[in-house]
Amino acid sequence: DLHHHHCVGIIGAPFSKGQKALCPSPGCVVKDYGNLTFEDIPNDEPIGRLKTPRAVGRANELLAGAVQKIKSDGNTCVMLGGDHSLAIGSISGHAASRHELSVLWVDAHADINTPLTTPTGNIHGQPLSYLIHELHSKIPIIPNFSWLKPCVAAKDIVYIGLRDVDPEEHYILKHLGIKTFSMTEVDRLGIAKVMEQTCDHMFSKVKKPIHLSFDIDALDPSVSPATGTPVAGGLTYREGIYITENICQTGLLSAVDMVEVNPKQGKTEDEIKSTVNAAVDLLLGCFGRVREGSHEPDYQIPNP
Ligand code: B3U
Ligand code: MN
Ligand code: MN
Repeated sequence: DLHHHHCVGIIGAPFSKGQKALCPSPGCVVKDYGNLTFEDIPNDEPIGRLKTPRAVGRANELLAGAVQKIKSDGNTCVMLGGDHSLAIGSISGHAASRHELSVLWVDAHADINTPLTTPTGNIHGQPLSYLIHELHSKIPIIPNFSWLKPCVAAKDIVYIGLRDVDPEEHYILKHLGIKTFSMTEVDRLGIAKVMEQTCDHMFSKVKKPIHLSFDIDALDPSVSPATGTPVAGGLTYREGIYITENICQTGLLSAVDMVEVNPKQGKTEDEIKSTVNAAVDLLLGCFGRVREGSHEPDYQIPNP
């Protein structure tokens, strides 16, 4: 059944300074909020290891405002990135309009380095550390980030698809007791059990709105090669679609990020097509497309 009662607001965030168009058309109303424009910030020198911190801070401040507006208009929000540093603004803006959120982070990477643990300085490997209450004291003051307040509890985060986690990140995940389904658990349990346990964890007390942050590199590079940091051994197309169908069925999906889709990283036209198709199909799964097919409730077989 398609979610006719939901309106979807789409915001494009073509921003890629935190790392080294598509449109769903299911049975819901889609409002295009356009693309954000990010001004260039000159003299954005690194701070410690952090690369282009001022540009990332400013871009996320803008995005947070846009997402908050889409949510206050009563829509489910779709943010099309751009790199995963944009989850800072997307989740902040979402949290500003809701009391508490559950975050489902589907990614090959944990993206939970702090500015002091990052091995690369890329902020797309760090967004969760800025957002989690429990890590607040570990985040230094960074220019253009003063608007940001942590807004997610460690217990409200679930990861699926991990297979490239830095040692410091692994410590943080264990230390905070964050629920993770790495590719090992996907292999052991199968995706159906992973989703059952994901929902059990997210709904253990109250049913909070869900923020799905989907990094396309969670999928195997054979499916979605056009991304900045592909990692072998990822989710199949079917496992990815199963995740989105399942989250749609909860009725609690409130915002989606689709990030790290980067046509410039495709080596051929086919690589780009495959990656973008996967992203579109994942979004359609989020908004009610089911593989068994569907029909209008008042459909009648035509009489000859
Ligand atoms: N953990 C590494 C690598 C990385 C994270 N996210 C992506 N790559 N895409 C880092 O840079 O923090
Ligand atoms: Mn990511
Ligand atoms: Mn990733």
